[in-house]
Amino acid sequence: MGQESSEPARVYLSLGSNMGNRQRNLGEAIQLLSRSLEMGQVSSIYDTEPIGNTAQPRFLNLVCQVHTSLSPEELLALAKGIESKLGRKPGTSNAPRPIDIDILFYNDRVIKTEELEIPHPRLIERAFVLIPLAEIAPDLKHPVEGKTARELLEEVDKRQSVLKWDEGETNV
Ligand code: PH2
Ligand code: MG
Ligand code: MG
Repeated sequence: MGQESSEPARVYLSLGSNMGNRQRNLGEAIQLLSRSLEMGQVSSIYDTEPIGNTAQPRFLNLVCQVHTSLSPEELLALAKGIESKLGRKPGTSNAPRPIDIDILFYNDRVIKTEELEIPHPRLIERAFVLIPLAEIAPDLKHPVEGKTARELLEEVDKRQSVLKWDEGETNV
């Protein structure tokens, strides 16, 4: 544990969009990520109530698993590059944006720097992350909390509205 290996890292990402054609934005982000990473499981899409700044449109969210030999810092740079390619303006962490790509887990690494915190510090309180995460990786263990995605989901505030998205929806 904690040792670098030559195996690609197993990483979980959270994607969210609440601006423009949300479903297309998610699809384009997955396509762009797939050019640089080995894309694994992708969860269903969920239509979710905004958490934090509640005065903004609802999000579409999903979680995906990827395998990569990029370092966490390189992966963050890739995510930021894709966010800006899809039209995200800097400094919009509390405002609507076409796409947000957050690193949830990078193997069982624990990282805390100015730029990057892994595991993502707010994932344990977010149903919009835990519901799609538990869908694709119910037994994945949080390296700090010591609980699985399924266990974390059991404990999260269930008042947050997270609805399975019908991919045939026309109201994107
Ligand atoms: N992202 C946030 C803050 N609030 N709420 C939902 N439902 N989905 C998000 O992706 C989201 C949010 C900060 O990145
Ligand atoms: Mg985010
Ligand atoms: Mg982000």
